Amino acid sequence: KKITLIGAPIEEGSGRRGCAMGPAALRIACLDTTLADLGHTVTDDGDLKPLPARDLPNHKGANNLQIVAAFTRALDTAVHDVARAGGVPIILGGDHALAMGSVSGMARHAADVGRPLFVLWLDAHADFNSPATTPSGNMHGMPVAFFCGEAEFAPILDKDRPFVDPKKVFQVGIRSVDEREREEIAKHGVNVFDMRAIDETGMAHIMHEIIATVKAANGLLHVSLDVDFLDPEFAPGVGTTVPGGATFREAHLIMEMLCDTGLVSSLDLVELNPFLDDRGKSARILVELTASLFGRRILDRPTRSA
Ligand code: DIR
Ligand code: MN
Ligand code: MN
Ligand code: MN
Repeated sequence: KKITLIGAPIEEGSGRRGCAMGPAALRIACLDTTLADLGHTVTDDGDLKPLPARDLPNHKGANNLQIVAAFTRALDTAVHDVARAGGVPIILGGDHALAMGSVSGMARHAADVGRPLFVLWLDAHADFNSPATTPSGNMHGMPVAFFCGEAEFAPILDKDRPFVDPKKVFQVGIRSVDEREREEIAKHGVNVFDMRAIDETGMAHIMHEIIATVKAANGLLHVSLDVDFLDPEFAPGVGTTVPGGATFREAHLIMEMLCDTGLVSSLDLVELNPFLDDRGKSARILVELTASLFGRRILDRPTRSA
């Protein structure tokens, strides 16, 4: 595959400092050579450095709107350009607000090629708040609502851009949802597999179901991986840890099963906060998971069928 790394050192969506060091930590953990060793052609486009979008007003319910909007616009364009040229963009975050741009760019690409875009959202949180429902004002809690076309966001991107159908969003690992956010995800029909669902049916079952749906629709699949999806016992480098997360093997299983399908068009690695990490442990785990997604396997055998 032709893979392009795009650094998005945004931390203003998260309400605390540190995520801006995420792209550097992922590079130091050897993301590029790890993927190249698996046979891919890897280009590193460096870090985006957009200027704040001064055309937008300050917004009470959306902290740091100008810089979040600037990253959204820059990523929308950068990701779309890479996908149009036949490449697979990997966005090195940066907080999760960056998915407003990355997913919007992929939605544009999917519309260009006439295929539906599906999103696999691996996270402890649903990130479906809006300026009207947010308890914190932090925009990293809003990207899913944004790219699903919901909410009264200020004109960050053109309002007739393609949106993602909330019914084509699969959230896995969820275990922290705000009150009004819960109503929104139900109303919009987002597919949520919370930790209880994983406990009850197992990760393999859930992934078979998601993969079958994307395959049947000939869809593109964007994967958005928030570090707090993982259990903080082994991935502590994130500002919003929630106990009871996915295990090391559950996370790798997702990546290995997705790799076999060849459906993944793009990937976000987000919310890594190297300032809170334990000697680069979480950065290394993200690199290992990305390696599994792009072809590293334990043995040379296909996945068992359902
Ligand atoms: C909370 C926390 N739901 C909020 N969100 C996130 O502020 O909207 N933490 N995404 O990682
Ligand atoms: Mn998130
Ligand atoms: Mn999260
Ligand atoms: Mn709504």
